[in-house]
Amino acid sequence: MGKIKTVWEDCDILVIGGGMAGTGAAYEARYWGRDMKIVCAEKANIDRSGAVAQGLYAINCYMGMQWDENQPEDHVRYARNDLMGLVREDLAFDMARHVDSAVHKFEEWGLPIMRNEKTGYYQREGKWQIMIHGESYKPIVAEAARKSADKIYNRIMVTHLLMDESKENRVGGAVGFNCRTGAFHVFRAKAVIVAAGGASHIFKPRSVGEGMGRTWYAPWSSGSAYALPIAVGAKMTQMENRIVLTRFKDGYGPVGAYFLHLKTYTQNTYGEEYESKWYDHTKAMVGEYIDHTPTPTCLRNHAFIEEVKAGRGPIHMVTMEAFQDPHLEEVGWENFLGMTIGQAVVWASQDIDPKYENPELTTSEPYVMGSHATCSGAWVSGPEDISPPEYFWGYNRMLTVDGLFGAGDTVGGTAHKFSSGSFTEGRIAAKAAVKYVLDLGEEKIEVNKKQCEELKEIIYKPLENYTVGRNEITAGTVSPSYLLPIQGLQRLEKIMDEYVGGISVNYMTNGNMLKRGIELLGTLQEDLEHIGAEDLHQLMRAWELKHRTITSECVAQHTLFREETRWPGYYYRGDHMKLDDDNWHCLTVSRRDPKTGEWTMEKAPLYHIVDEKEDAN
Ligand code: SFD
Ligand code: AMP
Repeated sequence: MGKIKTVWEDCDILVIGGGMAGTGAAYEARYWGRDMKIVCAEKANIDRSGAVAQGLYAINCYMGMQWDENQPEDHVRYARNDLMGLVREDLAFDMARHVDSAVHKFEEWGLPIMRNEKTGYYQREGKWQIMIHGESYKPIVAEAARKSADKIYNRIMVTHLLMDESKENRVGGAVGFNCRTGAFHVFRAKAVIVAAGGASHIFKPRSVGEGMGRTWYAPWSSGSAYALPIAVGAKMTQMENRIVLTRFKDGYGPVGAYFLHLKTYTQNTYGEEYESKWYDHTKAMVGEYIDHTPTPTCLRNHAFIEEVKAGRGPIHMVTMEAFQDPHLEEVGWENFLGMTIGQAVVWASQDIDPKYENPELTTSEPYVMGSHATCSGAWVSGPEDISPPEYFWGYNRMLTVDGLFGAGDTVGGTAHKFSSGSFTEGRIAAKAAVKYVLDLGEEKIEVNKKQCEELKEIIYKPLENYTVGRNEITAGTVSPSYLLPIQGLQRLEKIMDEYVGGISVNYMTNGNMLKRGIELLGTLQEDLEHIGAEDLHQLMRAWELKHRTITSECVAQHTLFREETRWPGYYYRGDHMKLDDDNWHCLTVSRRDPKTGEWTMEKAPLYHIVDEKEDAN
């Protein structure tokens, strides 16, 4: 341990993760906190990190208020409808009222946004989505963050939050290690903004073996956004609301541009439309929610899953009609070349030309995130002008730990933020964090060396486990005394898949399965004390796995708590197969006791702040 160098950094605001939300936070923190010291710690390199690393072809959240296209209230109605009634409307409204200005910044900074030739407005893909030439989306927002922060630390995997020793339940910074040099990094900060993205590889993916790195959400999204706050006792919400995505088979190519812009549609293996066939069946489960427009994402999945279970798969996307138009054909391919190159490569390698053949779709394994058609994440305070008392405790986007803020996938309750809304939420959180630091005044945060030294021991232990245990075996990777990160990951994915509603059980679970899953996650946690890392890269993998595991526990606890099937098509509680508005028209909130590891669950009230009146499609 003595050989490992320690790098100390004291700052006012620490941003963990320089993805969409983190870059937004760094940018805005500088605007309000001109003289403050603002630091960002990023696991990869912010120029190409996070879910937008490959680029995007659309910005999925833009109101278009300048042209009176949509208003923030419309977006709240849309997100609420899509999430079967359950969103934090205060947070949703707050994001929606600010998102357009973030998009205008992107354009100013050089992001090419397509224009409609007739109107001059941004080219719409759908009601909420606008089309971009977005291969360089991430470097563009990263540049704004680089110019704003005092320092960006790339290649730092943040593993733990630090707590203030002078005041209960107040954050004091974070620690981690440099994945290249191995140095131990201590960031003491007055405020911390967690913007570390969502979680893939929680559930066993459809692509395994040689295809394992292919997932829809970024494979490096490792649940740190949840694990870091959970470990210090912050409350989480809607963690049961994992998302399943309809995607092109094997490459996980997104379908939005195809459905909305190319107007392609789906059919079963007999060339039949199938969604309407499942209407009565779905109505019996969820009641009038099936009559809403647009059909909620989970219910569209539900019809797909049922049709495949009935033996009429595979489901195809009918591309052969649209692709006869050379312009639409170009859009279809460019959409993937600019966002999910793997899908274009899969088609090429499997001799699929969507002009002459309708490609297969599939439903993905579940992901945990807070920015797509799903809203898992931290339980945060809302804005003071609109949040009811239960949703407001002083600073916008502050978690239930003082000085700890969140944005993007980190924050629960605000679905349909996507890239632009996540960046916007980063800005909102940073503005509040600056206010928090100003309000602290001369008050000092106390983080002593002992706390840091103890964490240092814990962080590097997997390297030691490996070095010691390696001598017990002469060849191979199976050791009696340590578990490798890949072995632990596959064990985690299997538990979550089989017991918590993954692909191999058609997203089905029940109370007893969840209880068993939670037991198995408990023994996995114990075994992770013996994880072995052969180098710094594997040390990062070890910590990613630990973060994924604690996130998974939270998902399982929430799924057990909510005794209904709220989102058929995302997951099913076989022992409670119906949506139950009488008992569950509420948000779920969890807290893990940092000392005992015990979870407590509660229901939080759901406030409808925006009225119902207009059609929200
Ligand atoms: O078509 C640590 N997304 C889409 N958004 C859109 O607006 N349009 C689209 O077209 C979108 N589509 C899409 C999208 C994502 C992906 C992967 C595909 C397609 C293939 C969603 C957005 O990308 C998403 O909403 C935002 O990126 C979320 O922002 P944020 O900031 O919450 O997460 P991030 O960008 O992944 O950044 C997280 C950062 O944290 C780092 N990190 N750093 C230090 N220590 C740790 N322990 C860390 N753990 C993580 C990460 O490296 C990263 O930089 S479509 O499908 O809908
Ligand atoms: P996706 O490509 O599936 O991630 O979706 C991109 C955007 O299009 C998101 O805002 C989705 O909610 C929306 N979307 C995708 N498919 C449909 C559909 N069939 N009907 C309405 N909206 C859709």
